[in-house]
Amino acid sequence: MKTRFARVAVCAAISVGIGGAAANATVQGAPRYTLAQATEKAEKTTGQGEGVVRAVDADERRIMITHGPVSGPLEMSPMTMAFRVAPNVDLSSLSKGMKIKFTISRDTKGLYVIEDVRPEKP
Ligand SMILES: [Cu+2]
Repeated sequence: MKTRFARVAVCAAISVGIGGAAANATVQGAPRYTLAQATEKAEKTTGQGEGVVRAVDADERRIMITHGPVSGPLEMSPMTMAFRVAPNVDLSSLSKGMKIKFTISRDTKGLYVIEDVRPEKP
């Protein structure tokens, strides 16, 4: 009787230990996720511009654009530059010499990314 009681007590202690560890993992994971989302929202600003496509690099997912002034929360002076292009943008619809309107953002590392491209209708 005595031995059996002892075993039950040990099992109960292990259960509590495992339950406690799982609860801790959940609590630790949740705030980290929320913080990452909040940081991204706070730092992701966008701007609108127009320009002409100078080159399309589908392999590197970059395009070179000569653009006018970019306005919005995110601003940029007119220039010719290369942009990284977001995964949702269809690069096959773009070609050299095409006039476009575009939306850019700056990611948390300070790099500019084209989020959206609309060919300008003639
Ligand atoms: Cu620029």
